[in-house]
Amino acid sequence: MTSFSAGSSNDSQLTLVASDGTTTVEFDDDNGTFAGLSSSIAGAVIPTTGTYFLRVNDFTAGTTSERPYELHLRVQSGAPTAEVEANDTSATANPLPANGWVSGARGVAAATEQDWFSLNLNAGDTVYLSLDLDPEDDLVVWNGRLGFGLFGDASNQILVIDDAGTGDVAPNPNRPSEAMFMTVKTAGTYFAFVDSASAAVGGPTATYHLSVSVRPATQEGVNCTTYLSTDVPKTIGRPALVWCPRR
Ligand SMILES: [Ca+2]
Ligand SMILES: [Ca+2]
Ligand SMILES: [Ca+2]
Ligand SMILES: [Ca+2]
Repeated sequence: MTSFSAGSSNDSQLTLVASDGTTTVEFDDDNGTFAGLSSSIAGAVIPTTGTYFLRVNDFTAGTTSERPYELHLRVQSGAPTAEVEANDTSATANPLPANGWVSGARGVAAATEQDWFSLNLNAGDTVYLSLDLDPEDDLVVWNGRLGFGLFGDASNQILVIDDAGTGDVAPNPNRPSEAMFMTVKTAGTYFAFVDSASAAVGGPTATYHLSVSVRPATQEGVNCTTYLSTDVPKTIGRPALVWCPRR
């Protein structure tokens, strides 16, 4: 996220570097959003256990800078939860699982094939949405679009972002992704949204993984959602689960 850079540039580059400190696992130049030349990597698979590195640099070495920028990272383990069609409207949205990680496809080329996912947020929560448009890493790609909503006086407006995904260069020439960030003003049910800007785009290979992370308004140090009790306080006996430990 470089759009608020007061330095001379918002044209970042982002590299995931392997444990040897030199091997590139994945590189991206311009898949980010808000500032069109910002960077996004989604769904990079960690091959072996170890210490990995994220490198942020400016496109033009030594002469321009991003000051400041935000770097959002989410590490997911296991497998995403598959979407369940039909989820083509906010009214039929799939609830996001607790880890915010889902897999899906724009299964047919039709404007009505939209995928909606719901989540509950508290006032001041920030979401980070990361959309991997080639989860198989087979370079069979498609131009997906990512949205978040709903907003507006009638709560019917969705904000979409749609990077062209055409600016990728070696060594990862064609792994498009989308990234989006939003802080919500009011508590409520919100929606993550995946489709394509073109009704002609879609089919069995138009697959994606979507990871939605919640940064609570009160920083907990980890990804989580704070659920406020509407009941009277209860005594916790022997806790079986601990949510969001504070440091
Ligand atoms: Ca860039
Ligand atoms: Ca779908
Ligand atoms: Ca759908
Ligand atoms: Ca796109």
